[in-house]
Amino acid sequence: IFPGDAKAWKAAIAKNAETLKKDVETVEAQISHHVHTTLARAPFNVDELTMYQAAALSVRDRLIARWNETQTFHTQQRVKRVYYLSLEFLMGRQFDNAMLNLGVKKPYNDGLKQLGFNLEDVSDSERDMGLGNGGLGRLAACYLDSLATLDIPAFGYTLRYQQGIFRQIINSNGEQVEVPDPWLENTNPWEIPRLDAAVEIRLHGEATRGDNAKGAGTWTGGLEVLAVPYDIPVPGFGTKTTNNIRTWSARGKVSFDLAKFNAGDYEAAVREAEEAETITRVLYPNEASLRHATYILVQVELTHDFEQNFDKGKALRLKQQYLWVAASLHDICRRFRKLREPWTAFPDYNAIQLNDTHPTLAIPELMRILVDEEGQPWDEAWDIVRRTFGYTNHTGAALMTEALERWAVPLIEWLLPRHMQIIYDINAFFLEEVEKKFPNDRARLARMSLIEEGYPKMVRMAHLAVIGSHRVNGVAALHSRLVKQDLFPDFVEMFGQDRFTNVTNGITARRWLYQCNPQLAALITQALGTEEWILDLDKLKGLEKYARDKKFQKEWASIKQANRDRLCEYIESTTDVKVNRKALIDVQVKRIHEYKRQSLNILGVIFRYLTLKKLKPEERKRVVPRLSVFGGKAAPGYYMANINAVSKTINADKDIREHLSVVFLADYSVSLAEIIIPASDLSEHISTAGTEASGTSNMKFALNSGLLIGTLDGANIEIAEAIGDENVFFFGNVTEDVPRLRRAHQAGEAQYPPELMEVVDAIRSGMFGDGGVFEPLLNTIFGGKDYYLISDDFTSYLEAQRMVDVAFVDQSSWVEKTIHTTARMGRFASDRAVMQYADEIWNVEPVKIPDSA
Ligand code: KOT
Repeated sequence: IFPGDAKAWKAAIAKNAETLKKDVETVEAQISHHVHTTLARAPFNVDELTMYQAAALSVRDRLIARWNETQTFHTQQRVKRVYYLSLEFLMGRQFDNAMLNLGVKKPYNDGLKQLGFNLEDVSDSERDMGLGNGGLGRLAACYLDSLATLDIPAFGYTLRYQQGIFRQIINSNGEQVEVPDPWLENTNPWEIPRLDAAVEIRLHGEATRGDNAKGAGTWTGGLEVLAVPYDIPVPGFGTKTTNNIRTWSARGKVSFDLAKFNAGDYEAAVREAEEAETITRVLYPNEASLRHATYILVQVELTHDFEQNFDKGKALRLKQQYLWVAASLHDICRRFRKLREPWTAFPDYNAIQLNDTHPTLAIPELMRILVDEEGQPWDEAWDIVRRTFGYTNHTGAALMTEALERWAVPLIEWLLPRHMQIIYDINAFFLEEVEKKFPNDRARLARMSLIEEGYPKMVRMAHLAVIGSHRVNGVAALHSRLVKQDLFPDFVEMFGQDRFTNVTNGITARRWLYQCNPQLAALITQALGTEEWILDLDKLKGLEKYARDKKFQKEWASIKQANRDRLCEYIESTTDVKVNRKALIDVQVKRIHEYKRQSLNILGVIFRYLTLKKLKPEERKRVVPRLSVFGGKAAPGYYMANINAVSKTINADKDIREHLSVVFLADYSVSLAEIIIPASDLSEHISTAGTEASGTSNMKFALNSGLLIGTLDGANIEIAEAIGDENVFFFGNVTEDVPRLRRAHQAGEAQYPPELMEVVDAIRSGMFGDGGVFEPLLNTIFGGKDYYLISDDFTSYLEAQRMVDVAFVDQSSWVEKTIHTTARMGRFASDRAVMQYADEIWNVEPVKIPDSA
């Protein structure tokens, strides 16, 4: 297998393996190697950023060695792989995580110290890999960590956006300003460019159908662009398995068109290349922003068009989805062809998971490959497709069918003419089946069709994802029930209950406890006498027996205080707010969205302020002091609950300062979450019942010994089941009551509670500056509808907050609750979730990479 002299190869490999040893001297040597050669610097000319890059590159060397062994072994063993298709991977930073998973943090810490640098400062040079918006993207990152840790052969596939989620700045008016995030500016040491493995992707062009109804068609002409892969190794914790995230970057196929250049038309020569590169220039900051084309930094040039007047932002998003899906499937099929198995065996080697509907074009694309390129009969191809795909739905927001992804038929016809034909054919054969099962039910056919009638006609991507997959899952028990009941009831009738299932989300304790809360992790390890909990989170149960142990409580509480102090220092160094270090830290950090009800929280803060104002100074001293922390990005152009106006007044009030302060932390990110979450005493998960699919930060806060205040929504319900109702502050109406309450508002029969009216009067009096800035918010509540039921839940929210105050006064019992909370969170490990996917959806087995590999 070696070219040339096998002995020389083996000796070279053995010698090189010495560079991977984990002792401090080797680590120092490798860092200095990268300083001197890769980065071409002399030691006197080295700053923290350089040191970070050199250290990261040396960690990358270790990752690549394992990555190579893993990929080679998987290929040799012809294993079944999982492909997780997600338009977002919100990875955050890699350096600390990689060192911990590889078990080399100590020698890097010591090595850097000897070389004159502090590991934490060096680590701070790393930029977050912000290739995601929020929950959906972070979930993908947690799942990749678990897949590697569990030794499950897996690839993540996504796009390599040059600009990730925007950086958020808060201006002097308290408004969000979006700034681009050039995260690749200092180069990215975690990726391996594979410039030689680019894939050609066709757009536009002409399509023909086959001679018979299910025959092979063709697709020619149009524009070809390149998708270039960049690989990011994903190490498992305490195992050799190192999986891969393959990110695709769009390039022009001919970056330099000689004919046009010679004609003097330089601009035309580069235009096509630029159009192609635009495809992966920026991450969409969410679905809503598609309606605000303003965010698109670089407008697409729509060549190949004939009087096209689609929204350019929408066209670009569809191009993103297709380039990503087509390049990924090309890759998967190339790997499969090498096995020389019949195509009917494809699902035995490949499980492809669709993270929401964004990658649904993979279904017609695989049909096209099988039928048009590989000559497979249509019915066999459809069977292969269905056995390959699984679809995860993440749509919360009251599960409105309007929230589901749809694409205009003319847009698909223009960009992907052959796919549109295939979708029509899939639909025709599907509706035949529906007709067979439910004869003469035209309304049902219209409801279930992949095509929604109208001007223009629209393709319902969720319907395509459901019929093209063997399993559809929701992400929390309540949500999965609503997916069946409200979203796809016709499909449940058609395919049966078993096609629809639940996999409650999970989080990786490697990042969300071991890495972000090292002191608590150390105390847990000490108490349990082992680190096994890191791989088997149910082992946290062993903490239960210390819940009432005074000495343990004291250590537990002092770690929380240290984490609080750290957050307070962060707040004081980044804002002009002075905070009371003894205050209960009450946190709401997540995307800013109406359904998540940051507004309920801020109206509650105002009520607390008014209550404090009415008290005498000595009475105030008896009230639990609070620090309210907010953070999160809003969709560009989206109205933001006016948290900053409220905080300005309250923080400036000398009488109140010690008892209540309010801060909005700008630019919430994975890295900021790693500081905020360990410091929280209480966190808010207060969406209108039935609107939050799951939530995952609720799990992170609870794991880090923070208590939750929340509604009976998403995973809150299961968390309370696990940790005990007595440890969660629940309030608000339940999902079943939401439609009735909404009708009452529409009929003008709703009652507004006096506490809410008191708050509104204060706002309108100008207490928080120009009351006008609150009018949009007040209008959503009083302008008739109160769609998210702020007024209906307000009183019980205040009551739950009073219970929090009462509970916090008895510190010993509070700490006991927080110990129980952490101890009972095992079930929310992403390891559990991923094993469930592996067993119930993917049918894949762990594959241990042998030491001798
Ligand atoms: C985005 C676009 C279309 C449909 C759904 C989404 C979506 C859903 N983006 N993020 N989510 C969140 O996903 C998380 C992981 O499952 C959930 O915990 C959270 O409740 C969703 O809002």
